[in-house]
Amino acid sequence: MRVILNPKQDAHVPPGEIENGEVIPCYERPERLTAIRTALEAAGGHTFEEPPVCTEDAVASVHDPAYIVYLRETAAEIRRSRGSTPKVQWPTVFPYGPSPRAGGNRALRGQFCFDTYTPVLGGTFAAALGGASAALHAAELIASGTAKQVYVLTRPPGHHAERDRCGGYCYFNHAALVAERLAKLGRVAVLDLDVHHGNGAQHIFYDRGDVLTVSVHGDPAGLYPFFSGYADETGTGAGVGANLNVPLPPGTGVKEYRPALATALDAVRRFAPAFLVLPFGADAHEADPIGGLKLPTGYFREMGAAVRELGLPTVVTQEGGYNLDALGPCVAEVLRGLEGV
Ligand code: Q9C
Ligand code: ZN
Repeated sequence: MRVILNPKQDAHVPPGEIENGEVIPCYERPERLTAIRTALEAAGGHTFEEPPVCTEDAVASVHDPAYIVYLRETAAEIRRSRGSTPKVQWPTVFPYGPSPRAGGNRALRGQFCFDTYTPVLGGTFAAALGGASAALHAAELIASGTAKQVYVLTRPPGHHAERDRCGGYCYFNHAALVAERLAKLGRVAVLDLDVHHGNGAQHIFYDRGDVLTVSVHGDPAGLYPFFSGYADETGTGAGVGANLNVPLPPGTGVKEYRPALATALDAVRRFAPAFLVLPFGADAHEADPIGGLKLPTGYFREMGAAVRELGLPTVVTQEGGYNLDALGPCVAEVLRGLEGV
């Protein structure tokens, strides 16, 4: 598989995440990518390359320009500051009232973020732009017909990022960037197999009939991102029928995951897309510390093989997966299944 790397991934290293008012160690950290790369090198058959840096205009194809400027300027201010500005900026107050007005940095922190897991640091913008660059390079390789399958190996992840908000460790939505680029050439399906609902792409494309969004995930009644991912969210306007959520109860194993994936794949087939985007997380693994599902490592090859049956040009984007022992093997297995080797 052709693997596109984010050359700036380690510029973003949060010191912790805030869970129920406490700072706890970050689940989303640079060692995740090391673990994946090590597993892929051991498996063999993969090539690794870095992308050219993309422009902010390219990122603005799916993100609000004001949000992009906020991330860039906040990171720059943090790097410039000598003690006056906190090195890690967390939101504390979120927009409220009928017409919220953001009068300064403290308001913007809440305006452009929806949780307490996703701080801005001095290196956050560079890392996010590196991920967007990798995603857009992957999209170009598919658009030009140069490659049929490309894997974007990046962190921080992307699939929770909305048009103008970071959240869920995500800043720029790699899957949405790829989908928007490929939608210029034909219909696109986004099939999200991270254990958490792919809210970002769902919302970005919710009123679009040319981009199908499908997500198989743990039931949001009990799992992040809590506010979306229910089965009755089916799209709006021209997008009616072009969104499918398949929520699964905690503890779901292969026996129930398999038919859920088959339902998702059927929806993709019926849509008859020209391209597939696959936001993939290894956090549905049984040993994941935050996922709650029960898939064994060996199932991930079958998962990839089932997706391969679609026969579509595909970009895989790396999303979650937080057990550092399971993560690399799961990615290696899913890519092996996708390649049919
Ligand atoms: N106690 C992705 O997998 N909640 N994001 C963590 C830990 C945030 C997951 C709670 C989960 C975000 C890309
Ligand atoms: Zn996840």
